[in-house]
Amino acid sequence: MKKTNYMLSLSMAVLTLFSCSNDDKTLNDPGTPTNPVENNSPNTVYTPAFEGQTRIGGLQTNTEYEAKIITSGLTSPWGVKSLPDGRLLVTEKTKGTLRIVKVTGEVSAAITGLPTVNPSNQGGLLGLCLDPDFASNRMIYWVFAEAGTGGNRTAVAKGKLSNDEKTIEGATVIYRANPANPSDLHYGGRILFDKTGNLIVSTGERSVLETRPLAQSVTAALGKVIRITKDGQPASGNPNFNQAGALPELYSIGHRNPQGLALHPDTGEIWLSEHGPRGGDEINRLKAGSNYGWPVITYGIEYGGQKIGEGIQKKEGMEQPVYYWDPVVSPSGMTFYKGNRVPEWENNLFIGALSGQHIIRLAIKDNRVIGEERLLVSEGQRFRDITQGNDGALYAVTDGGRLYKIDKK
Ligand SMILES: [Ca+2]
Repeated sequence: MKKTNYMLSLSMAVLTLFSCSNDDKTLNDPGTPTNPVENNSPNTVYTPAFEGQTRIGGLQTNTEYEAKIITSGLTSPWGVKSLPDGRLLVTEKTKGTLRIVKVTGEVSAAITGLPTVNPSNQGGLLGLCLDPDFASNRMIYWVFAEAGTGGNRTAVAKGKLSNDEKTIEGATVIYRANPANPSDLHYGGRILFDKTGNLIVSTGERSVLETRPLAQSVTAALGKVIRITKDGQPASGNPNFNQAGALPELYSIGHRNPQGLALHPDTGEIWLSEHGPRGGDEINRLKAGSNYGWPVITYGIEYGGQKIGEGIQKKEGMEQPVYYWDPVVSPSGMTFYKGNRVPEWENNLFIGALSGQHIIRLAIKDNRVIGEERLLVSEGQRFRDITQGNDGALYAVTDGGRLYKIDKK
């Protein structure tokens, strides 16, 4: 096992400042201010909607922490969640199987019994979550790319982890995002339980120009966040979009390729990350019934350099991202930290960055980002998902097959 230590310098001035008086009990000292972490030129000259919406000042964690590679033996892991006993349950994208990893590094045999996935390109077995009553019912829920009539869909399934942990029993597809399309891109693919015990699922707009406008259509489930019961039915209390044919499972609309979802530990609100095109990766705070703008408003441009749509970034009735990146970092899975071990990190948002090849830390106050740090930069890994374990440590998986444990030293 390789062990990497991150020795970080202490800033006595800042420590002294915050140890004297800290009246805001909800926000710890987030660390030492530094220059903004982004030094590269943006792709556009677009101006943010408010100060601090992009390129916020940098931060440095002062508490000593370390990152250990628990295993490098996974194949394209996409989602990771902690089991009640502290082991990690991981999805493997291309194989369409699950594995359980002990914190000591032992990796289980592949857990089979899931419906066949279409692993082409960005498809495969994607995000997962455990039933709130997993300890008694052993139910898990996952998102995957499913091939079928008319092409591919983002689909949601559930099943029971067998007592011997070798198979998923009774696997059932409970939801399919229509319409299907031959594209094998932009599936979205995260899933979590909200505070009401319903499932929140992110779907992508499937990337091609034919389906891209459907992110704005309330009669299509592409480019959306949906809210469904454990049986895949529209959840009660969903917003009313007041349009003929509006799908009753919709929670928010106007998303591009949302690969990250996290529940705020204090407010219970749902936060989301989504990939922009060339520029315009976003963090959004979801409000039921809201429109997050894609492809009408965006801080990015086409990969070829052309403007998208009218080339506008703001519009009445469309939500602004809490934060955006240009150039992109490709934000994927994310989690809020409530680990109680690294004080600077409390209530911060941690996001895996793919093309950025680091873990993003965002300090947040009053729903605005107040500082950004890049962690594990020297590892050179595409971080696909990150979660907090039951022990309070952060666990992150990479496309290269690694599982990291990140914790106070
Ligand atoms: Ca947006």
